[in-house]
Amino acid sequence: MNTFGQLFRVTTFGESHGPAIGCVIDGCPPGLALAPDDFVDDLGRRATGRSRHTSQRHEADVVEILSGVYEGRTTGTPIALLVRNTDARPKDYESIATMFRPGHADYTYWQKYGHRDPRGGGRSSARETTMRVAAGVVAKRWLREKFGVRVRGHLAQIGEVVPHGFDWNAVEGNPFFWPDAAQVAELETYMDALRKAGDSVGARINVIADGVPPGWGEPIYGKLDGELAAAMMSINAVKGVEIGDGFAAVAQRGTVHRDEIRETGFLSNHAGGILGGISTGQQVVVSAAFKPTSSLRLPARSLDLDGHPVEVVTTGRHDPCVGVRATPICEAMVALVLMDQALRHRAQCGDVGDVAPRIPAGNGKR
Ligand code: EPS
Repeated sequence: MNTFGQLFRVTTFGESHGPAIGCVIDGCPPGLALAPDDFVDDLGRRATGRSRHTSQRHEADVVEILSGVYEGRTTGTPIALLVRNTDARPKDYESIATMFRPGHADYTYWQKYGHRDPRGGGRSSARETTMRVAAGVVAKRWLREKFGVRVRGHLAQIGEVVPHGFDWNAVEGNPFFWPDAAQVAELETYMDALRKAGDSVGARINVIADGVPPGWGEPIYGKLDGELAAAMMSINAVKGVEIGDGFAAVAQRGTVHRDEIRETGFLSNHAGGILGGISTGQQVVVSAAFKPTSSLRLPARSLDLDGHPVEVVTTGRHDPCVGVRATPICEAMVALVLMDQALRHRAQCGDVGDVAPRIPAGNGKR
């Protein structure tokens, strides 16, 4: 399955070391301004090689718009976007083409298809996330223009390090999307030591959507939180998702968790802006856990295609922590879900209009 969404549908294609990667967006409303330059910012935020803390593969990541846009505006027909691979190095994979990297999708792709493209992990490579971010640019713009919705994320944990303070203004000012500028030097040292050791580490990304009106999300099988969870889980290396307080809710009392309501608005946001699978009008809060990357130069025990024991050593240009550049990917997936749900809400309930009372978002803001 390479297609995501129902009314705003995104299909991605391509392999990490093929000639190009791309996507087709079907169902985008007409009239939205769109130009190749609009992709530069978010694709750059996600790209490899922009700091020493990510893979040193230097891709141009230039988006070509092949269809669906005329005179700078979407026409309502499929939008095809293409990004040519410019810095693939398949040689890095020659020595491990016949083995399974422990902790990688090498083995499961092999079991499923019986044939695989080992160059850069082929389709299982994080390179695919480029096109999610590209599609997310379209969704973010539409959400912003139509509803004033703003989707933004930040790194919320790397290994055992958590932010001490929080400032949105700090997030875009460092290569980690870290919300406390005072800790950036510490993170640089942490990542340098990790890279030198040849190991990798996990991370947590938080995404917050402001301005989502109440009513988005479909009971029972199209719940907003359900689709957000599936969207986040579809990102390479994601092993856990939380909405609002998530797993912390296990230890909470109902008197704490319920978000009480006054005329001034909700008094807290433990629910993460979603009740019964439908948005409340508060911030939508999503968190994703990324596992440590499995492509390591430190030797690991595994088997080859003949089932013989081997030692796997992965050389090449790998991320010691994929979470470092995952913030725009998580934002994109949240935006794709929100746009799809907004269109579905408009299709079924567009005539309902504003329903009183409309409770202000209130407290519990991040
Ligand atoms: C990746 C391994 C590296 C990264 C790649 C993701 O690729 P390669 O070994 O082919 O150079 O550079 O990320 C990207 C190219 C990208 O654009 O995100 C992996 O194993 O997932």
